[in-house]
Amino acid sequence: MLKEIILLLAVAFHLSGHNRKGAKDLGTLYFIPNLSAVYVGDHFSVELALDSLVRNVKGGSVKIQFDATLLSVDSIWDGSLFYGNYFIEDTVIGDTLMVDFAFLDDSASGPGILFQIAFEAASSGSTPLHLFDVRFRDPLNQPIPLNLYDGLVRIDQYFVRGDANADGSLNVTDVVYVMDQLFPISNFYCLDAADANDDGNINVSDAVFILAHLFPSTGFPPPFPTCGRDPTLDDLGCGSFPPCETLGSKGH
Ligand SMILES: [Ca+2]
Ligand SMILES: [Ca+2]
Ligand SMILES: [Ca+2]
Repeated sequence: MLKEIILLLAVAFHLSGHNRKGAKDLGTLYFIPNLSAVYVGDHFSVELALDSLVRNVKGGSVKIQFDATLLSVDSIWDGSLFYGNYFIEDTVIGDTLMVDFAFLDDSASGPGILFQIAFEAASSGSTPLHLFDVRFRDPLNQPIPLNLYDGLVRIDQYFVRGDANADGSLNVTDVVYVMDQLFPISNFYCLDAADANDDGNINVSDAVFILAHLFPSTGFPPPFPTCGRDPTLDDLGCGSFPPCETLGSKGH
């Protein structure tokens, strides 16, 4: 038994050591920011960056897959790594953005920005920006292996704080709604709206908070009383809020 345990530990140690060494030697392709928290209708951009371990890139191709029902690509710009003569060509087919590039005068090394990619957020939800089929070549046409780190985009809906049942008015049914959804915790229309006291959690104190501020209905943290964004980013988000859902698409 002891022998088996020692063997297992040795294998585990070997594997973890090997993985760590492999990952450490490779350069990394990653998104800045790695998490984008935006609202429906927003135009926003992310950067695709190389760290300092990526050396002597002559050219390559990158594919980025995303949920095309949530995002569309606006445009792509060359990042800080590009200078002199170079070539960039981008194509979007369905849910995949493909970019080919080459440095015509010289090669490029990290750290630096390869591309800036601008998106429009079409509807609420979250989607990875998934890097795949990434092929970089050095000046001798040898492949450059890379660590790839996907990005993530979370798209929220505009909302009004405290209107937990998202029906466009604030009253005692919102208190009841919060209590009903809490036990057992189930799907809220809009988690941020139900987080009436904006502390990043939904619990009984939000029902109490709504009740305490109903008469008169003042003192809610923003956005209140008009549709808006959560000024304090948290894990909650807002998936659906029908009374505000025409706002985002109008570009407010
Ligand atoms: Ca309501
Ligand atoms: Ca709360
Ligand atoms: Ca918040």
